[in-house]
Amino acid sequence: MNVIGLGKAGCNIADTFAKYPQYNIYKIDVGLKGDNCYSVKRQESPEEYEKNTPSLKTFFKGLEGDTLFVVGGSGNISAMCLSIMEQIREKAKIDVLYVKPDTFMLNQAKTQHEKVTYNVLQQYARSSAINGILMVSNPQLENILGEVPIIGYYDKLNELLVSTIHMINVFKNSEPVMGGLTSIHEESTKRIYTVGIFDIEKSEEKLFFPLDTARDKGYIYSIRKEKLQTENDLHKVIRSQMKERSQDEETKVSFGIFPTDYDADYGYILSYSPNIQS
Ligand SMILES: Nc1nc2c(ncn2[C@@H]2O[C@H](COP(=O)(O)OP(=O)(O)OP(=O)(O)O)[C@@H](O)[C@H]2O)c(=O)[nH]1
Ligand SMILES: [Mg+2]
Repeated sequence: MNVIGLGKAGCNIADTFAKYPQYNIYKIDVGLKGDNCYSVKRQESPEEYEKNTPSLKTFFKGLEGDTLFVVGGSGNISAMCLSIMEQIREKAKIDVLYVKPDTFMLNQAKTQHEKVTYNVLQQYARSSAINGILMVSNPQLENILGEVPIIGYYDKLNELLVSTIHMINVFKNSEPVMGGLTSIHEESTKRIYTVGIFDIEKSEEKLFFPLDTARDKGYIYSIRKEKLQTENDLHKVIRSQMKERSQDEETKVSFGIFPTDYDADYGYILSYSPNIQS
């Protein structure tokens, strides 16, 4: 899978993906140096960035297939995202990873710019101009982590975000011992989505974005092999957790149980909505 980072947030998150061998990383920002980096000239405003989007034909020469395009909504440089995606649309299947900043911390111009980006990218997903938009909110990530010190703040957020997305990608490509994640294999109209972690013991969901009107939810149970072999009431527990979540007729629920060699059990969630989020 390709990961393209645009701007500071995008590039930091792309760097966090670089720890895993499964991803080809591309970074675009002002003042970058190094392999697979494209340095853009600094501009004064989102409008200027948009107008001055470079041709990235050579930069993206080898790129094809599944691509995660990571962008922080309030950054001025994010205004380049549509014209960049336009240049790779034919050869890449693009999902945007949209990082919604803490809007309380933004000035008026940035708030306004973020709002536009947030809406336009969701409309792109809805109209299938891109494959989908994975929404995450920084304040939400912070809540899940509990207290986070200022130094290393984004590193902590990025670590939680990227390790979760990575594990979900791994399970999407593995066979469950029971169940199946119908939601992620189907072509659907539910292109606005988020991910999260699921505390199996407490049956507690921690989504990375407060998604309105979830219509399709997939639960990944990553369980120690040994436990799958020996624990007798696990099936009952999972069944009752899934039953509880299937009460709402409008929401389709699926789950997969996956054996792992880790020393603890983990749960992950995918949640899809057909609607543009306000
Ligand atoms: N999750 C996460 N969020 C970040 C990170 N870095 C910045 N952000 C957030 O992303 C938003 C966009 O800021 P930047 O990424 O610095 O902006 P930019 O994309 O470089 O755009 P410019 O305004 O042109 O510099 C900010 O409001 C931050 O809240 C990061 O590493 N991780
Ligand atoms: Mg920047």
